[in-house]
Amino acid sequence: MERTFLMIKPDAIERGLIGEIVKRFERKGLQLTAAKLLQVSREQAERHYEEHAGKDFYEPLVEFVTSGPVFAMVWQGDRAIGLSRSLIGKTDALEAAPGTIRADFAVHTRLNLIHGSDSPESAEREIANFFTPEEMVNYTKSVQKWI
Ligand code: RTP
Ligand code: MG
Repeated sequence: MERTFLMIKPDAIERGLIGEIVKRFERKGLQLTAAKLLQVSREQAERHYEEHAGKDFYEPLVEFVTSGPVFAMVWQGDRAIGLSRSLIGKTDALEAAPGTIRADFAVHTRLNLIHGSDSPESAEREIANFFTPEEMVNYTKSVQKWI
């Protein structure tokens, strides 16, 4: 069982795509563990994207994710990290496979609608940057045995 941190970015909120995006993880069979709408602070955005500090797209990226609310979520399930990234698609919408979120709804590279953790270590760090342990909801869905 893995946990991943997913964050619907301000462009998707502005375009009214929260439901469309959440639906895809729900029907895949992942289980929602925590979720909230929030305005990301500059410090929180810098922590979240610390691996990209110094790159040319870093400053516009931090400005973008702090430009409006995001919808932060934790999802769990077998192979949740890899499966989520496969539903999201490649960073650049032009390279994302048809049927993925970025291919279906994004046009550019920065404005690419959603973030997904890329490893168990990143997931743990990113979840801690957005959620307290008390915000994780533990429950069992009987349907999980069929997934
Ligand atoms: P994410 O972290 O948001 O899930 O996206 P990712 O793994 O597919 O891409 P990553 O390389 O981690 O980049 C983080 C975010 O930075 C923006 N970006 N802009 N060349 C560019 O202009 C550029 N490259 C990356 C995107 O918003 C990307 O999701
Ligand atoms: Mg990344």
